[in-house]
Amino acid sequence: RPRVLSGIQPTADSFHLGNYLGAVRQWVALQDDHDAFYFVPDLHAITVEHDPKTLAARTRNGVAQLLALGLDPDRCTVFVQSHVPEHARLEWVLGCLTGFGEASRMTQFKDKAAKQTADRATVGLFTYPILQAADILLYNADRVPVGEDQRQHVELTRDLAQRFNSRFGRTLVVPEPYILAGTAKIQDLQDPSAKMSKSNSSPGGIVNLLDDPKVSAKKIRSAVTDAEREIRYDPENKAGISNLLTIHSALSGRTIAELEGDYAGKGYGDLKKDLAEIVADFTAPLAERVQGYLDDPAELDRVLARGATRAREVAGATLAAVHDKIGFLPPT
Ligand code: AQP
Repeated sequence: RPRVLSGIQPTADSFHLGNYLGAVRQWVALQDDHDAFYFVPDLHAITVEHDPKTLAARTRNGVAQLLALGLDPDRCTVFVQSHVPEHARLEWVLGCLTGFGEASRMTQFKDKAAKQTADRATVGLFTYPILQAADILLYNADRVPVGEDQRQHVELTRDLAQRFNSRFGRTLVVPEPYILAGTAKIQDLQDPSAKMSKSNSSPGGIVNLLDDPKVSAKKIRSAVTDAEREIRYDPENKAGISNLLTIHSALSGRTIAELEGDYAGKGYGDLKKDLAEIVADFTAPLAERVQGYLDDPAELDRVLARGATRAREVAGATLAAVHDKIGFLPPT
């Protein structure tokens, strides 16, 4: 079975619709016919300032959300990144193969660093994509299901794997990004030219999976649209309406063309009202399921212990092969 790997950062109290539609939904679908590894990257979460207690709570909550969204620990491996020390150890090796200029070209680093005062952007934020490459390469992943914003990082991962293999002999699998065209970039409701983002969007721009349905309905009602009346998919000229159609289509299963037909002659208010209901149908039962997992910490710990054991088996073998190829003396 082909291998997949992906992760989602514990950088907020809730995942948002972009995370779900761009990534996690595919993870759930892929666990059936892939050997799937999914993790919560807490090492990545400390590349920006954080509060330790909040991080621990968000990591647990992140795992609970993944389980509530449909990851099944009997069909995939779910783990927390810091439980597998091989990630940081492979990152060091890959960092020694990455050009400074190459790392400097990562647009997510530039965006995130620009938001910090100059001396606050950390070396960790700069090397984040190299750690991400290590995350992927440790598991010999064939596919990496992510949103469009992660394409450049998967490209870097491919370059590093190819570079390692050509210098030291074939060792690492060169992964393919797995990005679904329709939902690869869910936009911010308040600024439909930007992606919906945990750290970047204003609260009104994000539909959180754990928000009360009334809160989400209000955000959807206030979503920025345009001065026309026609409900038509046209991301260039009607970014707001197109984004609402994309979300509607992904959750309702109606195609965009069908929706354009359904809403012919209707107003933006009708679309927003229906979308709020569809989102509520999806999110309302979710909070309860998440709470169920959080109320049983011993079971969550068991899932994570099992996940870490399986992850370490695979990661340990890859790291040993890498160390051997680069000439590290095996431990005696
Ligand atoms: N708006 C989006 N549309 C589609 N996919 C998205 N993803 C994120 N935003 C969208 C995908 O969700 C997965 C997990 O993302 P992440 O938490 O690891 O980090 P991110 O990509 O940086 O997402 P955020 O929300 O913008 O988080 P912060 O603000 O913490 O950086 C990834 O596969 C991502 O592509």
